[in-house]
Amino acid sequence: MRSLMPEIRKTVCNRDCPDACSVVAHIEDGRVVRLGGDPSHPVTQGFLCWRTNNFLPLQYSPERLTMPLLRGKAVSWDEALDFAARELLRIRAESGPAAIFHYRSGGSLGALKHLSDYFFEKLGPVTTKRGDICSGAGDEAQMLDFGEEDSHDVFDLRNSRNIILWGKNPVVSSPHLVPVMNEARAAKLLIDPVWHKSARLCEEFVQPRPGGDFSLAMAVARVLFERGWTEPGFEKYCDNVDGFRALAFAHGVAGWCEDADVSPAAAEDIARRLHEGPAAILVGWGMARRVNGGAIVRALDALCAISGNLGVPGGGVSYYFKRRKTFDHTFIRGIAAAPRTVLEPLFGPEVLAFRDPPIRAVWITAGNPVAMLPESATVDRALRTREFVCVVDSWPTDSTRAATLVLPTTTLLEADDLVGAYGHHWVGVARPVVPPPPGVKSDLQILQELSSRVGLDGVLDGSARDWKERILRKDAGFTVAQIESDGPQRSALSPEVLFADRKFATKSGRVNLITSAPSRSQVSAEYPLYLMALATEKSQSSQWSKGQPSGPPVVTVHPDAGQDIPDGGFAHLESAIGSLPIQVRYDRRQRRDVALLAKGGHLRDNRNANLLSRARATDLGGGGALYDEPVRLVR
Ligand SMILES: Nc1nc2c(c(=O)[nH]1)N[C@H]1C(S)=C(S)[C@@H](COP(=O)(O)OP(=O)(O)OC[C@H]3O[C@@H](n4cnc5c(=O)[nH]c(N)nc54)[C@H](O)[C@@H]3O)O[C@H]1N2
Ligand SMILES: Nc1nc2c(c(=O)[nH]1)N[C@H]1C(S)=C(S)[C@@H](COP(=O)(O)OP(=O)(O)OC[C@H]3O[C@@H](n4cnc5c(=O)[nH]c(N)nc54)[C@H](O)[C@@H]3O)O[C@H]1N2
Ligand SMILES: [Mo]
Repeated sequence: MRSLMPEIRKTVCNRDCPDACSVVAHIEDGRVVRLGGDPSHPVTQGFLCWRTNNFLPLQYSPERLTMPLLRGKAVSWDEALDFAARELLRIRAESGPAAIFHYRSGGSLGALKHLSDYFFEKLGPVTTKRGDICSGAGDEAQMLDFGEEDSHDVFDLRNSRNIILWGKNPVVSSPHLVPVMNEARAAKLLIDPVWHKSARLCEEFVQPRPGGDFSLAMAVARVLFERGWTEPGFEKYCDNVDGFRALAFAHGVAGWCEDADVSPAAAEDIARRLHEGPAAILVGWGMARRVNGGAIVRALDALCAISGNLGVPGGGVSYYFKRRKTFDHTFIRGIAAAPRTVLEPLFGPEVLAFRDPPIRAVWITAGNPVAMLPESATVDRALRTREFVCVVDSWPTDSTRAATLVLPTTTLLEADDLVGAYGHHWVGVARPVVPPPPGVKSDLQILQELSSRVGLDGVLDGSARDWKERILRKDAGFTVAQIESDGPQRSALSPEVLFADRKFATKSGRVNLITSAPSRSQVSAEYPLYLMALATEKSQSSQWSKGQPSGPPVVTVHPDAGQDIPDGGFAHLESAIGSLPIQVRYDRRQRRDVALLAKGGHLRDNRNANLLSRARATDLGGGGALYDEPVRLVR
């Protein structure tokens, strides 16, 4: 009998997003017909982002992979897994486990996805990645300065008198921060080289040169020192006070501001906000994807510390919410065990260059490195020239196209996992709201069925539920059963106010203030624009809910940067290593030295910005300097 009322099932979104929403799925006749946000989750507040509201066309896409593909031909799971096992064992026997490279990205943020790392550690240990294309620079910056990386509770913004969005676009990348921002009574300032919709959340907007934030921060520091606006006694909880002060005084306020391309009044205004306190600095993840990105975050850490905004309600320099804090992954040794590592932003060049042994096999899961890592063409060539490449995904991607073997896996609506967030402190469970289509296996199942074929019987035994129990820390403040019955719970391990005791996990127990200036990237007369391919509402990285827009990618520039190309006209965007056909759009609100497009365009369709970007790492943490490539428009 047909049910009249749609059934409602809940899960938690596992996508690479700060919000980790509680999702309500409406099911009719075994099919999901509608998705919405859970009103009972304090952060989700009953709504979803555009891309997940519109996920069903992807879930039910005719392109969905439902059979393993060996060199493009559908094969049975037995054939596929036998083949994979034979290749892995052969290459390990001939060249040692270092000849196998395991690459896992953030396609799903589920805690159980780490079992892939565990499997390959047991099989090898094999070559793994180091660094983090997304947040590596900022992560290491905060670990250096504070010895710990976490954030104030997201609702602590209610206590702020000032909020500074420093290089952050929540309207697009973290929409559940928007209501919290709107409720907060604080004065709000956005600092971003790009005009975007989040400017509307703020009364003031400062538009520095890309990468100019370090100089801007030094100007602010100098104003704080000169006015006596530093926190009395901050020397007690900070190291390198003299060194930091000398750094800030290396140039005058006007000189620093000239380098940042902002007016000295802007630096004074930021200093005043920090002095007035409590001021929360919300540091964007995007800002640090630059050659001086780590130093920029360190400079903001220092501003927060000397102005007395560290460890107070309404303050803090919040970058990353430590989403793995409640998980125990210590059974995986990771980089400590690996025979060698590939620096994530240098994936293409390093896979091609490594010798003794060369990389002969690559196993890719939850990632699309061909589209999303810089120097796409090199990543593509690196994969196509290996003997064995396996990609585990749910849809064809630029990376599956470069693979020998493709294994179909579950989507966010079929996931069975434990999920933390990097934009708040709630932890939830993902449970399948519908079963996967016949022929599709979960990542855990795939690894379990592979383990018996490579002599690792039993290593991954246990149901998804068992692994959730094993991975959730006993001191998390709740149990798996509790989240299952009551929905996502707030971690007991993250305080509302971080560093309230002003004790830090550094060697000295004090904040490690930065003491030297990095150099920033420069554009040239030949290539006068910084290429910035940024997140769009329409996609999750390379996953476009309703497909990519048609036609060449749209590049937005200031009219003065337009080379007399008419608005809407067709042209090429060129860097030192590549060229893309594009369509030009003008926007007077943008700086004259940026070229904006959407991240995640596919290489095959000639929409991929990373085709133009050279593989370059950030100053700290092995991040990707993704927004520093100089480009030009050509008619
Ligand atoms: N809709 C959608 N949401 C997403 C994603 C997506 O693809 N689509 N991606 C997800 C992912 S992977 C992540 S990591 C998160 C965060 O995603 P991110 O894209 O990192 O988002 P933001 O932290 O908002 O940072 C982007 C902002 O940094 C600014 N920026 C860049 N360079 C500079 C600079 O030199 N100075 C300053 N001041 N600002 C700069 C950009 O102009 C932009 O406004 O969002 C997630 N959310
Ligand atoms: N030019 C430029 N490049 C960028 C960025 C930028 O702003 N500009 N952003 C960078 C950032 S912040 C990030 S985080 C990276 C993101 O880079 P990636 O993590 O490579 O991003 P996606 O393209 O979303 O690839 C994730 C893949 O995982 C698959 N997937 C989803 N769920 C599962 C699952 O449960 N199991 C498995 N096995 N697969 C699954 C998806 O279908 C998708 O193909 O890109 C970086 N690259
Ligand atoms: Mo990211």
